Amino acid sequence: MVLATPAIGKSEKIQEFQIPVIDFSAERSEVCKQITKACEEYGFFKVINHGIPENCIKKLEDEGTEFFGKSALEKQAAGPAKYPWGYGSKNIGLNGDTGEIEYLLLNVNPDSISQVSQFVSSATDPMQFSSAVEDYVEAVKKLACNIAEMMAEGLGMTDTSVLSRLIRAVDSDLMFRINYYPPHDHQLNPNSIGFGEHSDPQFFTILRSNGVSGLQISLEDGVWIPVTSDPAACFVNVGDILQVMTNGRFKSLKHRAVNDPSESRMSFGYFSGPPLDAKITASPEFITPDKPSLYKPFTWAEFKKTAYSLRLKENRLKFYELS
Ligand code: GA4
Repeated sequence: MVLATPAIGKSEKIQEFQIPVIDFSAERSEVCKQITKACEEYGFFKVINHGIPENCIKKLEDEGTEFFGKSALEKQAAGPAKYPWGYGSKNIGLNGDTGEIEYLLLNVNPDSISQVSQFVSSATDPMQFSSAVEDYVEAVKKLACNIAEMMAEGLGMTDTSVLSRLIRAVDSDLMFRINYYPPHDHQLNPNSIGFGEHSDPQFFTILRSNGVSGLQISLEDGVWIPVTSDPAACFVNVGDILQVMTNGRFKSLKHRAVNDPSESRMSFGYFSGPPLDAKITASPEFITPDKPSLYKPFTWAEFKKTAYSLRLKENRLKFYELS
């Protein structure tokens, strides 16, 4: 069992918090409303009946289990030929963040996936891993585009494809990550954590994990809410640039991952980013005389560069705030 940091002086919002669970098989307009409400209140929701085929998840989970079970030397062969793609252990980013974690970070395009795959797959079928990743990312991308359209619909935007177009573009910056958290007792060593506190820089992230819990979210500084794992579901968290695009209506979510003391956790994270040259700015619908634009415009390339030059925990958006 994973225990969160004791929540002292919790606000009403936290005391009453229950993860919004959204059933994607329900009526579309209802789903759109629920997504919008969850993103406005928490920047977080759980999706059931998400449509990613079970066999697709199982195939990739088997591949991940096989890979992370290999010797350190074998895994290191899949290490980043070109930062940040490939296998990593303990080090997160380039600025000294570390965690009790191993991972495979992939750029979602067939060439990049197959490049890493040759070091990851078993000798018998070198393309086994890439085919498992490609099937999963194809299904999760469909889900991401659907979520993006429903977000825009729920927000009442005139152009409901404005977000999904940026994710669907041929040159969109999509990343996929398999995180493996070995058993580790966080209670015995509170300074060591799986993946430290951060928000994701992209529009939003779709996370799916095995049956071991470890994700914690923060709706208030210093208060961590543990999220019970559900391997049949996906979790969605809002990222920084969706907060900018909605002029603060959707909240970018701070989260972290804590290892389980006795079981290993494996999660798949799909990060939806736009093309590097996409201009990120508040959509006109969200700017009113009462609520002028909160952030100055920037390109995704600029923001990504800023995010990647800072520590994990840092608030990158403060550099773009308009006073
Ligand atoms: C968080 C979301 C994704 O996992 C990621 C991470 C990236 C990395 O692991 O290299 C970053 C982190 C993430 C944000 C700040 C920078 C960059 C580590 C880090 C210290 C792949 C991403 O896009 O941003």
